[in-house]
Amino acid sequence: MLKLYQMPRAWGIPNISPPCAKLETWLRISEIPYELGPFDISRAPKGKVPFIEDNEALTGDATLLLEQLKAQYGVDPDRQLSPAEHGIGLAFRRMLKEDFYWSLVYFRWRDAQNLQVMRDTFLGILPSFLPEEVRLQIVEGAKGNLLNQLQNQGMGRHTPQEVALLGIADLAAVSDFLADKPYFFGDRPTTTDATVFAALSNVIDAPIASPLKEFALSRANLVAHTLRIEQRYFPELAAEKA
Ligand SMILES: N[C@@H](CCC(=O)N[C@@H](CS)C(=O)NCC(=O)O)C(=O)O
Repeated sequence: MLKLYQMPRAWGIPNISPPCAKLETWLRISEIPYELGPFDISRAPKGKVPFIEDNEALTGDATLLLEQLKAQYGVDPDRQLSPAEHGIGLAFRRMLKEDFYWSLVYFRWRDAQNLQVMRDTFLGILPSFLPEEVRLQIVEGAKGNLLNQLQNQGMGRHTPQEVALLGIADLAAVSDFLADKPYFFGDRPTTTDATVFAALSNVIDAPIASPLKEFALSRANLVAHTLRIEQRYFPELAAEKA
């Protein structure tokens, strides 16, 4: 069976890493059976999670993996979409992955209070056989790495107000397009719903205070979409909160 390697669960959401949450949600929407492997980034073929092991082959990158899995398993939750809907979905997914993701990283790692939440979270998910001092060193390494990436990507050069402006514009676009539909393109969830859920669960249900969270909570359709996907595809997490 396909083995999925990702960050361990935390915060009562599928994953604190949006790419990991996206891939696992997509696997569940596509009804592809899988089992979870241990958190071991040292085996990641691209040095990042998520990655999968299938017949002893390791493959990384959530976005590329979806294409591979579609061909391999003959599944495609986007099959019913028109070419125009395909284009719109792709544009929203890229927006969330390449732009919005960095606003999430910004508020997690650049705000002193949220930074403490991230430290505590990582201390909790890193293997407990490692001494706390070593786990703390790993967290500091991750923080340094992410702050460098933020600076190089460009989001890290903005003020918190500017990042909020950009991130909220992304969320408003998702909310306006979703409108009162249950899923992004109607009655059936697609790849874009997996990506939207991965981003929104990391805003709405994360213990990270930010203007992004305030805005997302103010849009009832974003809150309802997150809950809808969680209840349908991650009932075990929904049950924990009940
Ligand atoms: N394009 C990749 C991005 C994956 C990614 O950025 N993963 C992060 C966690 S959110 C990671 O593993 N970071 C480790 C590192 O950069 O060293 C995908 O879609 O899978």
